[in-house]
Amino acid sequence: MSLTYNRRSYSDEVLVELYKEILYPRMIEEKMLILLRQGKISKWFSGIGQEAIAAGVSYTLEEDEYVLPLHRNLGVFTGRKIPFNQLFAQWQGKKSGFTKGRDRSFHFGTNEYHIVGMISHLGAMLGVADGIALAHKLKNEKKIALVFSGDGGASEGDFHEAINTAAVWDLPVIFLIENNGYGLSTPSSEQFKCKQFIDKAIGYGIEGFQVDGNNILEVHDVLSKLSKSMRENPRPVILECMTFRMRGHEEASGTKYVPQELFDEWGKKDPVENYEKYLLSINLLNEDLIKQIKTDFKSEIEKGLEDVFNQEEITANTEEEINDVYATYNFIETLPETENKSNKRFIDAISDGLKLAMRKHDNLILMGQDIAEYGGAFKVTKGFVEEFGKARVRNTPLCESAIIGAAYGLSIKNFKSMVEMQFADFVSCGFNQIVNNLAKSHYRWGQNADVVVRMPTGAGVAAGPFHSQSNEAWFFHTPGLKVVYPSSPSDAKGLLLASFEDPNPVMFFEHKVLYRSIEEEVFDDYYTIEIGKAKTVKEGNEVSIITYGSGVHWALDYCKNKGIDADIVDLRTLLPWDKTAVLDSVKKTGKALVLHEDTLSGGIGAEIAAFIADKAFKYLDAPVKRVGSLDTPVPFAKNLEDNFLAKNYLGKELEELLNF
Ligand SMILES: Cc1ncc(C[n+]2csc(CCOP(=O)(O)OP(=O)(O)O)c2C)c(N)n1
Repeated sequence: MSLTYNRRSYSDEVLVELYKEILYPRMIEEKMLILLRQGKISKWFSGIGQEAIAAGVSYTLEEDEYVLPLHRNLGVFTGRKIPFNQLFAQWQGKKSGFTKGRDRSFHFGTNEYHIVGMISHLGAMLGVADGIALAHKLKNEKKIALVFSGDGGASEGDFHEAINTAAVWDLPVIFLIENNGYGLSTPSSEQFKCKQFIDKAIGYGIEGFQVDGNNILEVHDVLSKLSKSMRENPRPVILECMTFRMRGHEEASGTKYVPQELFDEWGKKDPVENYEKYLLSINLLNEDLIKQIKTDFKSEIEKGLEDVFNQEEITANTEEEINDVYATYNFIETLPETENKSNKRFIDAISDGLKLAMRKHDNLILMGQDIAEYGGAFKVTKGFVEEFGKARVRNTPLCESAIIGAAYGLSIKNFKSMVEMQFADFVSCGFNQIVNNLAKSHYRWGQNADVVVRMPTGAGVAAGPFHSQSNEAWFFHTPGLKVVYPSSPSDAKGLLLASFEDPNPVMFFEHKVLYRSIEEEVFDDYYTIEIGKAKTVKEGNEVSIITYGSGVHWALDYCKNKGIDADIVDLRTLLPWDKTAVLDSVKKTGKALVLHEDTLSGGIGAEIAAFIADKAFKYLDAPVKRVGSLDTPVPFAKNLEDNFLAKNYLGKELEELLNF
């Protein structure tokens, strides 16, 4: 025996149970390696040698405490008692798996077992754990969340953002680092410079603990002490588990880059063999008992395999595939209770809508930089802290990714949330969370992301390339998101309130130039406007102008000045966009121009123009025109910016179309 076990006050029963907890995943894995060689499964990420960590986690945490494991943590899943056939069905892409064949291996979540599985992007689940822990804290549930990271994954920016946020907000998260010496093939010496990860805890102002990750009793002991204490006194900790990966990153990638001495050294510390020997030495196990336990597990594994191999291969049902992209939601329009109206600027309407949403949904949490006492960069949330308190109106550290991840975590715990980007431009720093976590979650495992990301967007304020971008096309291309982009105060309020009712992730664009430049009479009461429905803002017969945001105002002004009889369609929602409204208009006028502030190439106009050409060709009297801004970054100096903007090109293109 190379490991030393301290049995403390563990009962005989617990000691034997822990043996089963590490043995079962080992046996499953050994079987998978055989199946892989037989060509019966396609890929395997092995956790052999690391079982004590995952098994220790599942055994120690309470059943309803969320664990966010990675690709080598089979023991988390078996420890939570997920039937093997269900796991194997998931790995084999069968319909009865957790993702209906849509995602592979351990990439799934299950609320029944309180596991949120990884996406491929390492680091992406760390912020999600923050959100789950925040929900525990807000509800005073005295629960913790535990999220895994590899030593390689700890180099991702998400690692820093998530731990820093958890530290500042005192969130009960165990950040468990499995330090197994390698990334894919990259050794620790080329991955990080610090001696050990617990040293990083000092920098975050939190505690760090290191444990022999191969010793199940040490892992269990430290986890149980920590979890007990963190439930009472919520705070994050770093738990570094020292271990070693005994096989390749995945089976096909080999282990040539690992020196044999390391295998020899760590082979002696095998977590299963050592523990078995220990239990034999204290007479809690004997050869007969071991045989019995193994026979039981073997038969469970064989039964599961047979069941799944007998299940039919999945067949595609396109309707079901499309339907599962979004969480089902039946919009029911709410009309204002009274006729009371008041003059509101665009920004006032947004602020009013947000306030009414906070009053209606007491599970709605607002997060953003400087949004609390300061009221946000544009003052949308001014006065909110006084009414709703700091728990619900949260200043965040400067970290878009962790906060959007946390928003997703909140939604797993049935909260709604809003994340304010200080400027839409900064969403690039949270892009991964939006397009890979929020957008794909419902399709992958049926978990909706009830999150609204508010995005002050657009140019015309002489703010240069990084405070002026139109980036709606980035999200328009991502199945699973909704993209809303109002152009008037009334629409802004009604659409914002509808966005908070919708359980799906909504990217809500607010044009900065419109904030304080337009105003109108807006209903004072709560009301909603259906997402996905365009509005004809001016009826006409000569030409259809399909546009949104500031384009609506450019088109209205131009047509008014020149007396053009245009039908102007304000899309209001870009994803899903209102194809019927567009077709109806084009069929009426026979000419179409799509206008947007975003740069021309690859802009939303390209999609709409292609759609019109395809579906309404026979109604057209001229080719479909697109007008967008110049294909350059947004320049700073006013003359350059004016020259950049699509507004500058609208007249010429429109006249050309009218004269065609
Ligand atoms: C963001 C991101 N970049 C690259 C990869 C490809 N990749 C998959 S696993 C891996 C190494 C992971 O090493 P570590 O985090 O130490 O975990 P281990 O596999 O050792 O458990 C890499 C580079 C990825 N999955 N995600």
